[in-house]
Amino acid sequence: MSSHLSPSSDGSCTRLAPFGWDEQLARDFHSLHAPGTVPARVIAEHRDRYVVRAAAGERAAVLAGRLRHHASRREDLPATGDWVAVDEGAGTAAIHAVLPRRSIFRRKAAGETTEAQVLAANVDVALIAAALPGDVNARRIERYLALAWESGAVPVIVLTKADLVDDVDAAVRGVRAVAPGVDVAPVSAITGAGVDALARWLLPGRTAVLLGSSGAGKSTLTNLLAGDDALRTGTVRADGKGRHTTTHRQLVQLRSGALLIDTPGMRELQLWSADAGLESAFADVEALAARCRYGDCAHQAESGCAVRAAAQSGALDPARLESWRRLRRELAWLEIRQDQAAAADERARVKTLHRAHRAHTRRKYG
Ligand SMILES: Nc1nc2c(ncn2[C@@H]2O[C@H](COP(=O)(O)OP(=O)(O)O)[C@@H](O)[C@H]2O)c(=O)[nH]1
Ligand SMILES: [Mg+2]
Ligand SMILES: [Zn+2]
Repeated sequence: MSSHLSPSSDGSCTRLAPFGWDEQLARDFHSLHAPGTVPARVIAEHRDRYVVRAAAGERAAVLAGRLRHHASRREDLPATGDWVAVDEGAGTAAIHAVLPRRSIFRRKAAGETTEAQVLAANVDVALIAAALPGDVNARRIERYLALAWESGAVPVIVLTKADLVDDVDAAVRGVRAVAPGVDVAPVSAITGAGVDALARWLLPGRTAVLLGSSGAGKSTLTNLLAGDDALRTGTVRADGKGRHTTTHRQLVQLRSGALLIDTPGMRELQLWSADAGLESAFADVEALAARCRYGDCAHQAESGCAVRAAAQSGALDPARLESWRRLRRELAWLEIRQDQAAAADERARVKTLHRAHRAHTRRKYG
């Protein structure tokens, strides 16, 4: 790439603007003081290989050694949607740094580890997809909402395959009851019904992420909004090569000018840090809790508990109350494990330090 395409020049700004680049990002990039690099956005992530979009076009990318060795936490490594600094030139790019994130969508990594996994970065809108026939699960939606609110993105619930159910309105009402203050949009990718209503969230230069179970219709919807077969979907392909499911997170440009990150379905969706997210997702329950007689009410057996009173009168669905309790317990338990993991990290760091010191001493005096 020629040197006149410095990131502050009009060339880079106008060519990256369709991917969400703006003045604040340009300032952040300059503060990195990384000579010989240009800004790029991560548009796909496959284990340790990436595809990035720089002003000059798409390039395959890998982590620069320094970034790989110095990132102490997995969540500090680039994820789809991140803005990164890559070296100039053609061929496979090395990613040297990740720019500060405006929002970060993360869950606890699956399995025994106490680590966060970043699902998407720099997302403005989280579209939580659930297929109307059989996939609408209030408890799972609450969980997605807690993570979405925590991420800093605005959640919207997209109920897909509306063509396959008779009473769409009843389903929408049911979902609204567990999603206070959140828009619920029923759509069909087959008839196109409701798809135009998504336009108000899919604005030029803005980034949305589509989350939800495998088979919910996320890739089909993405293709419809992108206007071509940008992604492979679960339908059998015309060439007879069989069904495709999304295997990695990928950012595509929509006809509206918005960016959309499609994701594979996730079997587990465990919370990471989500205190504020949980408060937003359960704003109705939190409002009740604020009216309990005692400030430290555990909503168990205390007198004057507004939460239990609402559950008893039917004003609050007892299943929703139980869900709130369960998610709060999950967070409390996770916090203990996070503290233990942090303490173990610190012990490992001190041990390494001592080992290095002993080796140094032996070399010098031994
Ligand atoms: N009837 C109907 N089928 C749909 C709709 N959207 C997607 N599908 C089908 O649902 C299946 C899964 O779709 P896909 O987009 O791969 O789901 P993903 O796993 O969420 O990406 C495919 O067979 C699609 O053709 C819809 O709006 N209506
Ligand atoms: Mg898919
Ligand atoms: Zn109470």
